[in-house]
Amino acid sequence: MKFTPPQLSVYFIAGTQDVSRPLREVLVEAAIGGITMFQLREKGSGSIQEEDKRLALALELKQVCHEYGIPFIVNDDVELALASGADGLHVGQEDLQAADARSKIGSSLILGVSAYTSEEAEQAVRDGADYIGVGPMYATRSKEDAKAVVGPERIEEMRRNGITIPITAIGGIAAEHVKTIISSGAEGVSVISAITAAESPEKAAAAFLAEIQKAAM
Ligand code: TZP
Ligand code: MG
Repeated sequence: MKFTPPQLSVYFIAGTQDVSRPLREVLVEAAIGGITMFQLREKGSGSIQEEDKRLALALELKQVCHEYGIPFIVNDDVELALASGADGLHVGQEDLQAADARSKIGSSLILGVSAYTSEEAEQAVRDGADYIGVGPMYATRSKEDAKAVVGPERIEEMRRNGITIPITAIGGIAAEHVKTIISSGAEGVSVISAITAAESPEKAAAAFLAEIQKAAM
């Protein structure tokens, strides 16, 4: 699946460690609600480590994504991304180098890179990223090693510095933040807990999509 910036509108990220019921169920509901991209981030305490189980999970979730026309992205694990036939890979600064990631996945897969500063954003562009993830926007409990909060101001700063690559904002984002985040120059929002912890992932996803559509008007 080819990358287009509107796919960043409502980017749902999750792994089995983020949910208390089958991830597939939560993903289906979020997809019905209107998420536009999904990333399997099987990471941290409680996550699945066995390669065969990670592959089975990835294949199951990719199928759901494709039923709903959503790109399926794998966090960090280039072997898993390739083995599962994912649409893309997302790497952080601590993971494999973005340029290596690009050469391993080839030119047709989507590459996302986390960038904390304008310098990292510029490097990500040189390394062949299709989009960057910028955050944490707000306080988050979903990432064990999250950096200090940067706020939407960091996105404004990147745009002022001439960074034009599509941006997804991440970290502690709720639907009421969408307007501010889009105004700062991001294409969309990435969320874990706002969807995984919601009583209705479908309604939560729909609320994000509605806010994105309002912000675009
Ligand atoms: N990277 C920066 S913050 C974060 C990641 C993966 C976690 C986002 O999760 P939440 O629950 O939406 O704050
Ligand atoms: Mg990572």
